Amino acid sequence: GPLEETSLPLFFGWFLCPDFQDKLRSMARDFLKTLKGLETFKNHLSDFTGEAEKEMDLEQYFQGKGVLHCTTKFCDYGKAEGAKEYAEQQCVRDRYGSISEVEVSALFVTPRTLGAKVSLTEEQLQLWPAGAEKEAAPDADLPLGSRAHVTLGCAEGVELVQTGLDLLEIVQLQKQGEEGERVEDLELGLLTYLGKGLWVLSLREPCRAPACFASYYG
Ligand code: ACK
Repeated sequence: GPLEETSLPLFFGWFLCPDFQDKLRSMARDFLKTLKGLETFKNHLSDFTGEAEKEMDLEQYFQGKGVLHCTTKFCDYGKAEGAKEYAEQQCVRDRYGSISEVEVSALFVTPRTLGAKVSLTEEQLQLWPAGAEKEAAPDADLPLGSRAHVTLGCAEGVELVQTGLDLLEIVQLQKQGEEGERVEDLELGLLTYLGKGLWVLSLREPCRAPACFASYYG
């Protein structure tokens, strides 16, 4: 009935502790600041502006709001496929409210989104919905958890769901052996350009911090 439906959240996920949210946001700011100063980025600016000559400020380009998190299951208050089944899983119930360490291994920027790639542990993968990669990239046969990310910002008019889709595109290209153009050894890590406006910074030192597995009702 309707009561049951409204008892499902907008989504389940790991919610980053406040200190880590601040740290990630500040890393992302540094990343954008560095990126916009690079000649190679300027040479590919039309990926973002559509025209080579147009001015744009990368630091103003993305809008981020809300608590930083890594979505496991988007439930849409029960309207999303498999929402109820996910919420009823024993491991979801058991681990609800538990703290685990979330690891961020890369930052990425596309003309649509700014995000952080999350590397899940075996234990965290038990909370990962089996169809997450398949539903978005049915033919790619990507490892479970490939889509795991934290959205740090979206360009104007872009929906949050896009960050995970952009990450899947990146992972797919990397899987196909597309190493990309090695651009720069930055203090934070190695920056590569995969084409089509896809920039990836692989962190020298992955950063880890506690996060709480819970849900968001909005
Ligand atoms: O940044 P995100 O992971 O992308 O966090 C938000 C959260 O759920 C609330 O909107 C994610 N989200 C939205 N729509 C979908 C979808 N269709 N599939 C998977 N995740 C989604 C969004």
